[in-house]
Amino acid sequence: MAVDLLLGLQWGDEGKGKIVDVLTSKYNVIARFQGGPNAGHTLVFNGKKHVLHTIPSGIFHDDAMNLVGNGVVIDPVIFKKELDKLEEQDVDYRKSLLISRKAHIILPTHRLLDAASETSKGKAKIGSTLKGIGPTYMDKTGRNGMRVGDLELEDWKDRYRALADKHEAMIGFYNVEIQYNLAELETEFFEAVEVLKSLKFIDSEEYVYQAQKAGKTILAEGAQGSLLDIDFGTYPFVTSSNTTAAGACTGLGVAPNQIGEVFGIFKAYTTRVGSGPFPTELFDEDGATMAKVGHEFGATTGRARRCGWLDLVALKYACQVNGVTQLMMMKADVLSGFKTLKVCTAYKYKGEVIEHFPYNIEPENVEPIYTDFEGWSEDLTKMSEDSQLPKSLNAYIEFLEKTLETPITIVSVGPDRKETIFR
Ligand code: 2SA
Ligand code: MG
Repeated sequence: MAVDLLLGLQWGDEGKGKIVDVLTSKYNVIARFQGGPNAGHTLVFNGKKHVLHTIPSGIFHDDAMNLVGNGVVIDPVIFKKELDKLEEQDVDYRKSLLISRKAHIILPTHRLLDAASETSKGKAKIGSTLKGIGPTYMDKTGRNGMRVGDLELEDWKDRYRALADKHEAMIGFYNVEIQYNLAELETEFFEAVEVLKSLKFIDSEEYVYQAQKAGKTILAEGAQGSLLDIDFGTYPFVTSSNTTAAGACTGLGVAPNQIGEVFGIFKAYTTRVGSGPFPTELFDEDGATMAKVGHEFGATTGRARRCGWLDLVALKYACQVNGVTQLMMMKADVLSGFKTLKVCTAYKYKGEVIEHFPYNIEPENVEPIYTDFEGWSEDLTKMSEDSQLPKSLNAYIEFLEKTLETPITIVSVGPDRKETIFR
C-alpha cells in the first residue's frame, strides 16, 4: 500500500490536526515525519479541545498505531507532559505509540541556544517558538546530535554531558544575557528521559516497510506548513525541517514511488505566526475580524497570529512542490459576514506582474494583485452537505479548484470533527 501524506500548504496552523483526526478511521498507522514540539495540532471532539505537539493525531483512536518517525525531533520533557495529559484522559498510549530510534533528542541546552540565537538577532529574530528546533537540527546535520537509540546505550549520560558542555560554551559565544538554571532543567530532563525509555523504540523504516507490505494503510502527518520549509519557504523565516512532501520520504524512510495521495490543507484565508514576509497581511478591521472569529492564537506559544487574504500565488507554489492530489479547505465559516472577499491572484514583483512565487517576497519587492469575490453571511457550522453551501461560497471554491487545478474534497465549517463537509 502506498503511503498517503497530509501537509499544510501555508505557514502552518491550517488545521492539520483536525483533518488527521477526521481521516484516522481510514488508516492503520499515523506517522509524524518532521518537526517537533514547535507544532500545535488542535483536535476538537465531544465538546473538548485537545492540543498535540509531538504525538501523532491518531492517538485518540483505539485502532490506530502512532509512529514518531526518524525525521522528528523530540523533547522528552514536553513529550512527558503530552503523555501525562493523555493519561488524564484515559488514553492507553502504550499499545499505540512507537518511536523511531533515529529521531533526534532536544536537550535543555538546545532550547537555551535557541533563545541565545534569537536574542542576539534582535529585531531580525525569526520568531521561533524557542523549543530548540533549530539547534537540534543543526546538531543533526552537523553530525553531533543525540538520537533516541543512544538512550539505550550504557554511556548515554556521558554522551549527554559532552554535548551539553559544548552547548554551554557556545551559549557564551552569543554574548547575550540568558537566565537559566541548568541543574534544574537537567533534573526535569533526566526524569522525562526515563519515561521516554519506557516506551517502545523501533527501527521505524523497517516497521513502515513491513506495514506497507502487509497492506496496512499509512498516513504521514506533516507539521508547520510548506512556506516554512527549510528549502522552499520564506528563508530565513522558516523552520529547520523539510515540511514539504519530500520530507515524508526522508523522515520515514518511504521511497518516493511509494507515495499515494497528497492531501493539501489550507485555510480559506491566510495566517502566519512569527516574523517574515506576508504579502496579503491585513492591518485593518478585516484582519482583526479574522483573528477574533478564527481564534488565531498559537497553539503552542499562545502568540497572536497575523491574518490576511488568501494568497493563490503562494498556494499554487505549495501545490506544485508537494504534488497535491486533493485539497482541503479549512475555516470557511470564519469568513461568514464579509461582504467582499479578496484573493491574491498575482504579484507585482519589482514592477512586473508575475504569477509564480519568486526568490524573495519582501514587501519592498512584492505587492499583491487581488480579485474580488462576493461574500456570504450564512452560519456554515450548521451545514452538513455540499448542496447547503451558499452560492457565493461555491463560486469561491470553484475558482480555487480551477486555478489550482486540484479538487477540493473537504470543506471544514467548524472546529469539531462533525463540522466537516465531504465533496
Ligand atoms: P521554530 O520554532 O524555530 O521552528 O520556528 C521557526 C518559524 O516557524 C514558525 N513555526 C510555526 N508556525 C505556525 N505554527 C507552528 N506551530 C504552533 C501552532 C506555533 C505557536 O500550532 O500554533 O504556538 O506559536 C509553528 N512552529 C514553528 C515560527 O513561528 C517561526 O516563524
Ligand atoms: Mg498549529
